[in-house]
Amino acid sequence: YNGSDLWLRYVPVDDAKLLRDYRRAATAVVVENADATKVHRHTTDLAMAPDSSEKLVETTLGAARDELVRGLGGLLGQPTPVATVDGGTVPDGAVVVGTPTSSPLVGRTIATRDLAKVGDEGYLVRSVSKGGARFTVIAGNTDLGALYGTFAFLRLLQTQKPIDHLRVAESPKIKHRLLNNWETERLYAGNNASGIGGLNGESGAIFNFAATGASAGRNLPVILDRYLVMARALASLGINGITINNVNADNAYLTSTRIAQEAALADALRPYGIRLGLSIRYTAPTDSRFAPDTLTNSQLDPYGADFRGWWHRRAQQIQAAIPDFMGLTVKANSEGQPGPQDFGYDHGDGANAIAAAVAPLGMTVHWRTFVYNAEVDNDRLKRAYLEFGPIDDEVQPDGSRGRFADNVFLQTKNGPLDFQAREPIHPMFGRMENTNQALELQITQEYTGQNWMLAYLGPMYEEILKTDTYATDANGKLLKKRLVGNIVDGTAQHHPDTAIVGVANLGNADNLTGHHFAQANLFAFGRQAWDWTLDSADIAADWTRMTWSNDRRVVDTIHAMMMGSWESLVSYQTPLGIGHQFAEGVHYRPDPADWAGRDDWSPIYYNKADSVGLGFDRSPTGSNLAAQYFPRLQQRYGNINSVPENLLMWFHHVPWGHRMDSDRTFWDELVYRYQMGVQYVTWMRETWDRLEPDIDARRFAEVRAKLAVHEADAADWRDTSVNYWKEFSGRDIPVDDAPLSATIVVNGKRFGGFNLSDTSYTIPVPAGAS
Ligand code: BDP
Repeated sequence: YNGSDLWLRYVPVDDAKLLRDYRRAATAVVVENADATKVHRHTTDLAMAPDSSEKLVETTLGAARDELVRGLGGLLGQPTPVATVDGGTVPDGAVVVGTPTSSPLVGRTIATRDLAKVGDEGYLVRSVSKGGARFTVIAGNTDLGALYGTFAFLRLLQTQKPIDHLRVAESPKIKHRLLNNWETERLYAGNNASGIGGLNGESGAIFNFAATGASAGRNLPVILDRYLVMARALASLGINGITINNVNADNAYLTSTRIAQEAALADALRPYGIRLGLSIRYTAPTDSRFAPDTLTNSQLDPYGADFRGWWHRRAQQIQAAIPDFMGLTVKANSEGQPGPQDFGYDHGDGANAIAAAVAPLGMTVHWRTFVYNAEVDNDRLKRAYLEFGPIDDEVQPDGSRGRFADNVFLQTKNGPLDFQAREPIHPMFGRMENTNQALELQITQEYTGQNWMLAYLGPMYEEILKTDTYATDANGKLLKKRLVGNIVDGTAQHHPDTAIVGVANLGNADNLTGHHFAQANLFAFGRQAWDWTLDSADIAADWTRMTWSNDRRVVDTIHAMMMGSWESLVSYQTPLGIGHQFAEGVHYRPDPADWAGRDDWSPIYYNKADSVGLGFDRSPTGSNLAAQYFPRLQQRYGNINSVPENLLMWFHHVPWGHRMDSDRTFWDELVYRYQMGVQYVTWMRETWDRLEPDIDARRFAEVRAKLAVHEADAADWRDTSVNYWKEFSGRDIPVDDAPLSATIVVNGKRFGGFNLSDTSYTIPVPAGAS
């Protein structure tokens, strides 16, 4: 088995008693009027791949029906028939799916007021007894809600939960749950992934616009099975939109040929409730590929009719082909991308211009805040807030505050630097109260081990979402709801429109994500985007059961490996708050001694190693990034004695002899962390080996091979880093006689329980050193 079903693996339930119960409780599938409401299809015939085993569906309820037939058929090890309710008799054990509109039966069994509470995308799953029959009803207010409920129901069976007394009510906390698929950049999931840091480019991309099938005179992308597997998998999580191209956008995605292809893709994804978006380049109107409709530089004035008219026309053209197109994502004045500042305007002017052009079409603009113009401040981490904060604060002619338009989302990475394995939260969370803000998280493991390292990021997302911003109101009073999750879901500052974005890891690898365990990060992101209050440990358990096995020993073992894996990565890569120690460009290997041609890309700028200590002083004695946070965090982070140790070097230049909570010196603790991180990987490798009898051969071997590389590369991080720091500290490597701690604490809970027998650690002297 190659992993290509992701977590939608419907293997027979191996517990005999449970299987009997399930077979009794799920005997038939009833989806009334499943084919009635066809979703809009722009293209008349989509070009399916010739050897396709997936099937295109035309309705959302049809997708629900097919999923139940497939899922129950697999899980129960017997075909589950599709039944009708002619004459009103519901078969005993029926699984009924629909909305009060699509299904009279749902209308009769579910009270409207109960359903009203779950909103547009929510669902109810209920066990019902009526007229001598017991059956299950999966109900939504919309077809999509009913589809989401269907996947939730199947998840119960996949994770071997009881299904006979169900009373589930669910609705998403965040409205737009999106992926950005950078597609060709930072993609570690291509079939041709050869070496470390494999940036697969076009050949690894999941959406292959080069593979076209001629149909009705148009070039359509061949709809490949993996698009539909992806669509089902995303719908199973409730992800409702995907921006398909890289933020360093290629204008090709806006050309007529490509729009026709995108429309075909949108058609295939639409039944699953997945809408399409595009990343664009601010200066696209000047691209000669749009001739004769091109502008000159002087027509790019964001307040001028030319610029707005161009974007309006382009958006109209897209909408004609993709009626539910979401909108545009913009990376402007960032890492060489053009933007309004090149023409004398600011981010507010630029964002609002495009927003105004697309607003009449009901589209949004996601304007990214990943900017770090060196002229703004010496500390890269302070720059974004310095640029965006004043625009959010600006008093408008009507007396209101904030200049960004209502259909603009400022899309902000979780931390102020760039997707490092652990960062403090971005100071903008809570500070942009007059603007819609979207949280951007990275799923693709650019800085977290790419497709070589096993790192489960659920705990990282959880740590971010549950961090207290200590945000206050205008009078300085602490808000009641003020975790990052509350800011993002709009409850903290009463934002009705809300969004979360995951930079995705989908490529054309057989398992779609490169590393089998990278699938877990997409799964966790999706579950947390739906409900950010979920526990990442529970999510890991569900994923393990759905993806690998329900065998208790396998579940416990894989779960333990996953739960400590992120903290271990932080420990051997960037412990105690040191950031960005990567070799230039590739972002996989360490190179702490590097100056990468400009300060804010350089390990030495971030580590500030010297004979006194290590770390970047961002306290009041340094750059004072701390002051960008709300007062409580400002005090906590600004003081070396109160900053959480895992963020220490983000805010302080820490003296080598500084006393840590463990009573070790900072130097000893630092070395200890590197070593602990590596030893955890050793433990994972050994532990995985013991699972060989319980795991299918191909996946077992692939993970095993990756863990061997992982272990060697983790050791390289430790040795390269400690060796280099030693030149500055002048201290010896501590040899600790006591066994290293066997426990890793994740979000306040203890995980791991691995035995570290070998506590000695000798740093190899690098080749060529005297
Ligand atoms: C950095 C990536 C780069 C992206 C950039 C971004 O290295 O490939 O283009 O983020 O978010 O992490 O714009």
